[in-house]
Amino acid sequence: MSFDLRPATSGQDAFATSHYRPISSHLAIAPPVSVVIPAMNEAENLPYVFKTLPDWIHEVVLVDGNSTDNTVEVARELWPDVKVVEQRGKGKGDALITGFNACTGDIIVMVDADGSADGNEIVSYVSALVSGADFAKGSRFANGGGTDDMTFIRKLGNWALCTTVNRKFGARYTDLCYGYNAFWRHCLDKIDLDCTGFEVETLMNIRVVKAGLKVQEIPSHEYLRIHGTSNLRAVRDGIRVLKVILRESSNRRALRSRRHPSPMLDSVRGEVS
Ligand SMILES: Nc1nc2c(ncn2[C@@H]2O[C@H](COP(=O)(O)OP(=O)(O)OP(=O)(O)O)[C@@H](O)[C@H]2O)c(=O)[nH]1
Ligand SMILES: [Mg+2]
Repeated sequence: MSFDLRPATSGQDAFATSHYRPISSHLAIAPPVSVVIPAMNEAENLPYVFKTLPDWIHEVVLVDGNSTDNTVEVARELWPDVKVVEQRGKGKGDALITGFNACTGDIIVMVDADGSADGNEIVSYVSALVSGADFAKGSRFANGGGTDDMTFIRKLGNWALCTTVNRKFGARYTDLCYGYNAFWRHCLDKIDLDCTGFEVETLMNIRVVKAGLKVQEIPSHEYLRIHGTSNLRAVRDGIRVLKVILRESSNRRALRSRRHPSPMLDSVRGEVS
C-alpha cells in the first residue's frame, strides 16, 4: 500500500497548487476525507457538532433517521454542502451502513450528532490512517482518552464485553462500544457489515480483527450529550452486542486472528487540541 503522506513543515506554498491539503501544522494529506453523521432528532446539537469539524473535510454525509424536528434544515444551514441521506430502515447500524455507501472519500470518519464527539480529534484519526493503520479506533480508556458520559454500570458492561472480545478474537482493545472511529474505505469490502442497531461498532471492531486489518487505537474524549436523551438502552443493546460477539465467534469464517493475531499498532496520544 502506498501512502499520500507528506510533511508540511516547510515549503507549504509549493503544495498550494498540488492536491495535498494541510491538516495540521506538520501534516498534509491527499486522500479526501468523508465524515458520516447518523442523526435522529439532533437539531439542537448539530451547531456544536459542525462547529468543531475541520474545514479540510471533503464531504459531510448526514444520515437522517426520519427526524421529527428540523435536523435536516439545521444541517443544511450550518454546512450548505452537506449530503443528506434519508434512512430507509431503522437503527444506528442501518444509518451508518447507509452513510458509508453514500461516501465518496477514501477515508471515512464516523461521528455522533449528540455533541459528545470533538471534531478537532479527526486529525488524530486521519494521521494514524495515513501513517499505516487501516482502522483508527477511538478509545475512551486508552491513555489520554476519557468519558463524561458513561455511568459506572455502562463502564462495567463495556469492560466485560471488551474483555470477551479480546479473549475470543485475540484483540487488544481498551474500549468496545464507542461510535467515534475512522477507516480507509477499502475496509468496508473486508468487513461486509450486516446489522441494524447499536451493536454496529462491536461488529466493526470484531470484523477488522478477523480480516487481519491493522488497527490503531486513538485516545478520545467523550463529552456529555448536550440536548435530548440517549437512544441507547443499556440492557437491550448490551444483549444485542453480546449476541453479535457469540455469533461472530461461532461462525466459521476465517478466524485469522486466532492463528495469527492481528497486527495492532500501539495506541498513540492523539493531537487533540
Ligand atoms: N439516523 C439515525 N441515527 C441514529 C439512530 N439511532 C441513534 N442515532 C444517532 O446515533 C448517535 C448515537 O446515538 P445516542 O443516542 O447518542 O447513543 P449513544 O451515544 O450510544 O448513547 P449515549 O452515550 O447515552 O449518548 C446519535 O447521533 C443519534 O442521533 C437511528 O435509528 N437512525
Ligand atoms: Mg451519545
